[in-house]
Amino acid sequence: MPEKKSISIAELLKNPQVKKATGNINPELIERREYIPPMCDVFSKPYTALQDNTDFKFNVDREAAKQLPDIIDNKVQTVIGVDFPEKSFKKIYHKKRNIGILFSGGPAPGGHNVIAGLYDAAKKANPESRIYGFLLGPDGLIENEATELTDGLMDAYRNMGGFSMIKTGRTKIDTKEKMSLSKETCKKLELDAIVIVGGDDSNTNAAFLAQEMFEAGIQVIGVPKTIDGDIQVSDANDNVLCAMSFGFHTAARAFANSISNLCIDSSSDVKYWHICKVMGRVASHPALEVALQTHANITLIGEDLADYTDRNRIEKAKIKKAIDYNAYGITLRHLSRVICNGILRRAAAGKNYGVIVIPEGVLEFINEIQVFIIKLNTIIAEYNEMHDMDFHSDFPLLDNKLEYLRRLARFSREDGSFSIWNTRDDDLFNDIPGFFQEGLLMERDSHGNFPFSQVETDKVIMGLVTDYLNILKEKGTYKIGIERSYYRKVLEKEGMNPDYFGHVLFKNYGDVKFLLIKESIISMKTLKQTLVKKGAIGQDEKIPDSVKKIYRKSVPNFKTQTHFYGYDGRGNDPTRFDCIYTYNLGLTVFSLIANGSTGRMAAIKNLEMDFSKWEPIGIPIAPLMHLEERKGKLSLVLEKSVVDINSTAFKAVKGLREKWLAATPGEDNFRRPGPIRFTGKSEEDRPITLVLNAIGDI
Ligand code: FBP
Repeated sequence: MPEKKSISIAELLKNPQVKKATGNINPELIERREYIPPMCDVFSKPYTALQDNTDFKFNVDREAAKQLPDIIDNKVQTVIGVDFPEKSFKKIYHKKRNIGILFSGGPAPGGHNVIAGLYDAAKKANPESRIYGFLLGPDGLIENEATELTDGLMDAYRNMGGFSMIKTGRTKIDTKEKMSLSKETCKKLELDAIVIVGGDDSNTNAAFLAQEMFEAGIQVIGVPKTIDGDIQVSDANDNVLCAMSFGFHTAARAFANSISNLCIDSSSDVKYWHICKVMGRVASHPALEVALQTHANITLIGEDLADYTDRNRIEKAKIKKAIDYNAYGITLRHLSRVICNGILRRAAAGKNYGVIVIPEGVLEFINEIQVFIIKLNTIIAEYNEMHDMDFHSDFPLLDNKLEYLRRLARFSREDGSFSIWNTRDDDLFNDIPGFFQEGLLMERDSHGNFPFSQVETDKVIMGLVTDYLNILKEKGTYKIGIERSYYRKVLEKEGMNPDYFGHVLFKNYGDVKFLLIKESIISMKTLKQTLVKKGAIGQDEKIPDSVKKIYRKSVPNFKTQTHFYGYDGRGNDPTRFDCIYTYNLGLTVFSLIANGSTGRMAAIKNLEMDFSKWEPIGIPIAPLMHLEERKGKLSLVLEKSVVDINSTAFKAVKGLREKWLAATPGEDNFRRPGPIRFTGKSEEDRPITLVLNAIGDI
């Protein structure tokens, strides 16, 4: 062998080939950064103006009108292109502006392109304009931590995922002090406008800031971001103004790609049920999209479960001329039965494997859990207010928290008027596993949201499923179906008569493809008893090996692998849809600012349609707000949109459930969405949910 020249590591790292192979830059990255998203038609004009659109009406909440008087009457504004505006218009449009932008809440793919769109439009209108990125979210505005964006910085982040350019945070600007510090920052940077790229809570923040800054003439514009897909805006007459927040498509596609790979693995190795928890806080939009993208065997949709009614209970109560309130809404126990039913049916068709998709917020839709969440929110909020202390600092351990709850339960016995936590609540709460108690008692975020992503929802549900499957196994109803031809082959190999043993062993030895061992046979002992009783073997004879083999094959071994899809999809580089959507949102933001708008959210109408029909608009935020329980109190927030069980997308999933469960002999019906491709042909260029919902009622 020729002797190898030894070189030092320092020298090795200087080698151009090694440098290229280990560098951060790759062709995909270069291609992404260089991509220029197409612009909506109006933006091809030299100027854009705004037109108030009075066709869209909202049911305004009285509290919103009281708290947000200066922006409550805002109308929807449509961005229109202008070729030859008047001189005075031009002067305002080209004015040098200072604009601050911040990300708020969880990252969502496409955020950098919102900034890019705003940056490009603002610089085009006046190259002297300055765009500041506030660092780490709202904290950057409060503490005046900002960086001025430059061409170089911007170009490094075009079409890239994450919010890493300026980072994000979840601080709520909810005190007078934070408000006045924010105002001070605006003064110091001489800001004309602030842009808040965020979810429902952050746009709520944007509305309050817009109100607060109204007199000072500082404009505040929101941008609908969240992978949860729960910012979808319609007016009071169901006219869709914003069909989907940005980031949803990419995250759901990324989840779908990984889950589809699991579908393939599970149907190859045929031994695991993969349990996939999918992010989305409360609403099940991402889970619904994943179902459409992958055709996983079972997908739970929280909103559908909440709508569940137990017909048996209703009928029984009717006979007694009574109403059974427990018949409405699903319980955890019942949910586990629904899942078990699917597992059992697939097992009977010989499929001891599959994929289950569970939305992370599904527990919010389960009666008993929702009650606990609300009660605990109230208890924690009241404790903090009464003692001017922090519940979680005062009771750091689970045992301390449980002891406090026990004290409340004892107190409720002494004082009948205290009803928030009684001994029954305490007993029920003590019945649930410790890890889940801990989850339910976890600290809420600054907006009062329950931290669903940190609760092991899948573990809670699958714990019950496993317990129930064990009961069914003992009852003899949970069995793996044995393929008839295989059964015949095994018995004939040992010289046994398959037809003779078939009637003894199976409960369905007719003309079916998959045979099910009788329910009474649940062990080698009961197998022998049955064979002896039916005269197939004598008391002192051994069970034939082939029969033993068949029996063993029929015993299910329920093995699971759990997965959580959330942060990974949230950090994915945006799909082309999200790149184009967000760049145009950025351009819309500038149009709103240049035309004096405030208290509005930039949006694209007709997103569910072909790109040529996209219409940039400004949606007034204040009329979208309503009162909601947060941290035990009613607060004014932007209304979240959950999955509409009457939508075409949901109805399609419901209609295809049975097919995707595939509890029949033969292949599964999985769909392979494939990885997110930036270039090349991609079958669907927008979320399937949008495509279906755009079809409307059929
Ligand atoms: P936003 O609503 O701020 O976009 O956040 C969405 C989300 O990713 C949820 O899906 C998830 O429940 C939550 O953030 C996770 O929060 P955290 O990033 O604090 O762990």
